[in-house]
Amino acid sequence: MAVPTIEKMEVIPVAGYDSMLLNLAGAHEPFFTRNVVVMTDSQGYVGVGEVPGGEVITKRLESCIPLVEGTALGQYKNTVLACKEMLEKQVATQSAQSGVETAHAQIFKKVTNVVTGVETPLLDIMAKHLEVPVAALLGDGQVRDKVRFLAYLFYVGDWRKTDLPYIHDDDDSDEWGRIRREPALTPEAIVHQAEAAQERYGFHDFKLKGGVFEGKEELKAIRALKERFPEARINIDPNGCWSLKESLELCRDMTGILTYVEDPCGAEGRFSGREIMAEFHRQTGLATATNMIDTDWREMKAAIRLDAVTIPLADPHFWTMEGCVRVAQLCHDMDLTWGVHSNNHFDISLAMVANAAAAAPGFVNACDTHYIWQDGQHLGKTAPHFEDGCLTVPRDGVGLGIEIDRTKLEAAHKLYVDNGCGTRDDAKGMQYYIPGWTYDPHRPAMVR
Ligand code: GKR
Ligand code: MG
Repeated sequence: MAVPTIEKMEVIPVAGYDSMLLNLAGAHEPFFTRNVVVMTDSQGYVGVGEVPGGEVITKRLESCIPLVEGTALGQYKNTVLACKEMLEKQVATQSAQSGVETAHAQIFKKVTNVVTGVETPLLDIMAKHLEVPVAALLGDGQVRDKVRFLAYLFYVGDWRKTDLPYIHDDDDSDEWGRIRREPALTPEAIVHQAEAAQERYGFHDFKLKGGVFEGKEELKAIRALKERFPEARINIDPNGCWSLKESLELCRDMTGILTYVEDPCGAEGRFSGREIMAEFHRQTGLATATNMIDTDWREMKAAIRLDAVTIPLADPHFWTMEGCVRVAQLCHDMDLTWGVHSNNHFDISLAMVANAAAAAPGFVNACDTHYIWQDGQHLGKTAPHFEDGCLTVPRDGVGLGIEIDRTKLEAAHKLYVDNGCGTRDDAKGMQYYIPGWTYDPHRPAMVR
């Protein structure tokens, strides 16, 4: 039989509905966006991948098509390498942008997001030919089949105060379905979210997205969560907006309540984010997680030297699938523990994370996922199923475990086109709450 070659690579920008989730950068818009890549080989095998949305990534992915189509499947690593080299040259010639950028804007610029968009469908097709899960092709192979996820809790704004087309009343099947589009601005509302999410998905771990209210207010919600779920592992992530002084004041007596803290503080004056986080870690003894200051190998080297980060959140979208498992292996050998960062996503990204985590050796922190806010909008033929807070990657499964539903994919693309979607802009929704609101990396969104 002839060696399979990649005949077609399609890049499809898509959108899905979101709640008015609040964070340091403002309020999520009614639609989140992603780029889906579909590859088809000469034997009719189909592979998929999903990466962050926005036109820059769409265009970069499209520029990879000539380097992918016509290549032999067995050469997939060389294909990925060729795309990476071409993209790095492309980026080097683009002029640097100025101005204050949100953390996610910086992350979305990474070339690795695009490389992952090429790598993942190739791995998916390869795994389908070999009749193994993608996890079996990563690192030293599959090490677990149950992958633990956390309940990612958010303060939610009141969509009624806007004239934006936020989705609502879309799921009456249980309490989580009923409350996830509704305002949640108090510790009680956050605990209620946690209860409803646990009821539906079985989570044992909780993360609260901070950077919305004053730190001491947000820690009231954390204490309330711990009181309600004494056994739970709990984390807060204000995206680096507290000063070191404030972080120390807030977190010094949080041992036993917070299991780890994600990006409490960042660069200050003459000191880098890694130096400041190292001070925080030394002075509090608390484990530190990040998706902001340890996002590539060079940053990782500096973070390890300083002992700034104990939990690198190695999102496959900005580390690649292979790369994030390599981070997990390093964590395992170097007394760190691995975790995964997320952004709004469909089920393809969820399967990518589950497969990477299934190949991550040693202790793994519950993976972040925004999927609970998107649940019901899957692009595969079947919906992902959480049990006891976990997804299963069956050892006898094939590929990512996603069979793409072309009708759903087309509808998600239409949603993107019809609503003129593009790159994420959290400032817009926020301006309904606070006229003229602009992003400030050092001030929580609601504090102006
Ligand atoms: O979805 O608002 C959000 C998050 O703030 C996201 O943009 C972050 O990248 O979840 C992420 C994080 O852990 O910082
Ligand atoms: Mg984070």
